[in-house]
Amino acid sequence: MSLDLVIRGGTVATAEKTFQADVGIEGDKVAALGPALSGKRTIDASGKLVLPGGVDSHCHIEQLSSMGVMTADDFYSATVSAAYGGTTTVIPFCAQHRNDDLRKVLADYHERARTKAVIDYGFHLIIANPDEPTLREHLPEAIRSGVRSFKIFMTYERTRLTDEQILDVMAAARKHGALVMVHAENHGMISWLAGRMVNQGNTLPRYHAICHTRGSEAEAIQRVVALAELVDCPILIVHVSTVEGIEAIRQARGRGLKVLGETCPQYLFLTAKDIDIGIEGALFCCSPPPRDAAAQEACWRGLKDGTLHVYSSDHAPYGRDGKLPKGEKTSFKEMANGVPGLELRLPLLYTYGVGTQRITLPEFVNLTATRHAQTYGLFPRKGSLAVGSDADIAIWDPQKTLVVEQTHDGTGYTPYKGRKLTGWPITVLSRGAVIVEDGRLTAARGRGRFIARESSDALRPLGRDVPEMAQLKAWQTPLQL
Ligand code: DUC
Ligand code: ZN
Ligand code: ZN
Repeated sequence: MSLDLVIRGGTVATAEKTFQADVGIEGDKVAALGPALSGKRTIDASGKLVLPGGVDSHCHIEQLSSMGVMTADDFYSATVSAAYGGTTTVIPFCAQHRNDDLRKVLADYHERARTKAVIDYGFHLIIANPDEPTLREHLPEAIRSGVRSFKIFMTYERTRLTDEQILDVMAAARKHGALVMVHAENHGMISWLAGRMVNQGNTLPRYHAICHTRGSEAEAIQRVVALAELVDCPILIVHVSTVEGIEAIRQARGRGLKVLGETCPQYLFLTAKDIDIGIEGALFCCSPPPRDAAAQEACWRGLKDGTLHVYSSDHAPYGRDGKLPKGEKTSFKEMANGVPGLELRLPLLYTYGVGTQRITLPEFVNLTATRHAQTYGLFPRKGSLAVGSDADIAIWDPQKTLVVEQTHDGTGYTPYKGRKLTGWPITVLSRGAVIVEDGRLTAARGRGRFIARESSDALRPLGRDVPEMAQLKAWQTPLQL
């Protein structure tokens, strides 16, 4: 077999195992795994790890926030930053706001990505306007086009849905085969507390962390689980941050429900103390906020035992303009929410997870790549290092140590500045092409492709009725979703 490229002498890791093998690439696919392969070109990977490129299934790119602030990253800067961090596929959010026509925002988002992305991408939707045309026509159309997941919000004045609207969206997802991702926080608790805090002149970022209480996350998760159970709709709770929230998911899973969870670097590596540094704490603010050491520990445990299914960045990049629009006078209610994390998601987990033996290398691959691809209908094309998969590969130097200075995204800062991280991707390939080599970007702007996603096991309903639905069926008057 004449291979175009051989990655020789490395240690390959998949979600199942670690083994010595050369990786042979033909065109844009992995064509062989085995000893002593030869090809037209060779990359020497001796002493290095050869891993599937990361799949980041939660990142905000070139997206307007509900407050009208544009992210500091467009598709070029975000995907360049991702590539430097060993991620080769992203699934950002195409956001519908209250008055938007979903078809228009989706067409516009395609156009933005097409000319800039340097790695492959899929889309999720954000649904903030589940009106008749959206639910009946535009959403099914989007799903058929390969956009098989959408996020809904239980908080934020301009994006939150009522329980009835959530049920409408879940029913549509179930009917047409899409996964519902949920931002689960109780809106009333947060806004009631925030209103009082601001009235009392307590406007510093640290009050943001107070207002987004642990209980607000736990209550919203329990409620949305009950809603999902009513219509038998699988859900994924994004950015889970609390001991109580993780416990709520564990209990739902214990009852056999399809409730998946996600956590992010900010809940493993930051705490509310990082926000409590005066006005600059805005740069560490996200929703939900980082908590404390006990919550960090619970997140690690959740990742280890599978209660938390995926580890994503929730890269929500805003520079100082978005974070501090009125400078020192900014109240925590005006700050754009979110922290950057696309580039450091993997190096952080490698250092603090694999490096400390909290997780194994296959678990690392699973949490950063394989599970994302499986859950969101990209597997085995993405998130896998196997014959027939896209040759999206990151070659890691497990010994390389760097102190974090600045990443390649557009925010101008990183919450992880000064961290000493050991284990970095040094060469990154996307569909067989080297896109980062020895710290240099070699990818052409716009080379990334949209990936229409397939249905996946995560989307399949359980086929299990709550007693009331069973009764309706017994009466031969089943609920039409
Ligand atoms: N939710 C996210 O998922 N990202 C940033 C802000 C938010 O509220
Ligand atoms: Zn969210
Ligand atoms: Zn997010």
